[in-house]
Amino acid sequence: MTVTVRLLWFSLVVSLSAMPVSCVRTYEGQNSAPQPVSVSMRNSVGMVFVQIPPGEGVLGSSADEPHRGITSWSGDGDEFELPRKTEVSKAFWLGVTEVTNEQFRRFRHKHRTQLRPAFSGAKEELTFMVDGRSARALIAAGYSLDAADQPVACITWDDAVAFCKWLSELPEERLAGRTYRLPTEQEWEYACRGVSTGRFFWGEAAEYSWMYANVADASGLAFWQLSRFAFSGDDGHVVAASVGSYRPNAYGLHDMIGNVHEFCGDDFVGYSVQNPGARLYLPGDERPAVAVRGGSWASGIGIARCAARVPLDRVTSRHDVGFRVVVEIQDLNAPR
Ligand SMILES: [Ca+2]
Repeated sequence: MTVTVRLLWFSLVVSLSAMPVSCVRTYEGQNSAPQPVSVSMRNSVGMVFVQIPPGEGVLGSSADEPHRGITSWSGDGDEFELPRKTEVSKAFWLGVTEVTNEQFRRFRHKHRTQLRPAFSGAKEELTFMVDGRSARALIAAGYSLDAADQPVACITWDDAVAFCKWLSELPEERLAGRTYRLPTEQEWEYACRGVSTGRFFWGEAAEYSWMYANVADASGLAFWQLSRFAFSGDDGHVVAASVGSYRPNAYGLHDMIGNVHEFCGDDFVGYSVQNPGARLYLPGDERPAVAVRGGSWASGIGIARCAARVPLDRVTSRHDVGFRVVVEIQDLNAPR
């Protein structure tokens, strides 16, 4: 697997091609977005959650979706993005935003989220949207990722899990019967899509991304080495934005697409015909890979889609990967 694990992806992007038109109940244009219907809750450290209702949904992408399977080893879209029905039987609570630097620093006081001039194990020819040269230029221009309300990044999956454990053990949270964990991929994509079965939670039109998502677009054209792959709009942010800066999806969730990639909690599973359900192992960690979802400020159209899945090992940190959390609330009145 050493050849294939020279991952293709992340902000790997390919040229924008023809737009499909198969999408239901979207809100691409302005003034037509459904009002969030979720119930919200704030925890003892100020994190806000919404209740995602149970229901049936569709995961993965249709065969005609541009860029589908862009991260897969074989180039077969079904391998990573097999379209499949899903059912969420019970409501769950998901963070309205990504975890911020301020929130994470309550757990790890000295943490800093910083632009990195090179990615661990990456080679510039692997067509990262933000390669080493771009990152050095962003640093020289004074861009920062470390403000209190920017999403935390430069953390590993293990760090994110440790944050959840720390949060679950706070006295106020224990008293309230709340425990925290990373979302599964099923939960993440179900929540991201809301009412959409298309490429993005707002529909199919990439040109509306500037309203809903902080992605690699015109704002960063001076820095992107691969500008032809970027979104065409201008969302006003070159690097990570303050969480919640863009319009939410149908459940009231912000930044499900863009800003930072988000860690999911479960093992990364492939859907190849030959070996369905196969877990993926990456160099550097003996455990199966996990998925990061949603794309980031450095992602072009191929990665910043509802269905796009990027495998990552659990010990690598990147300046464009963060997380949001699920809270499970115990019914303290229930018989034990
Ligand atoms: Ca942007």
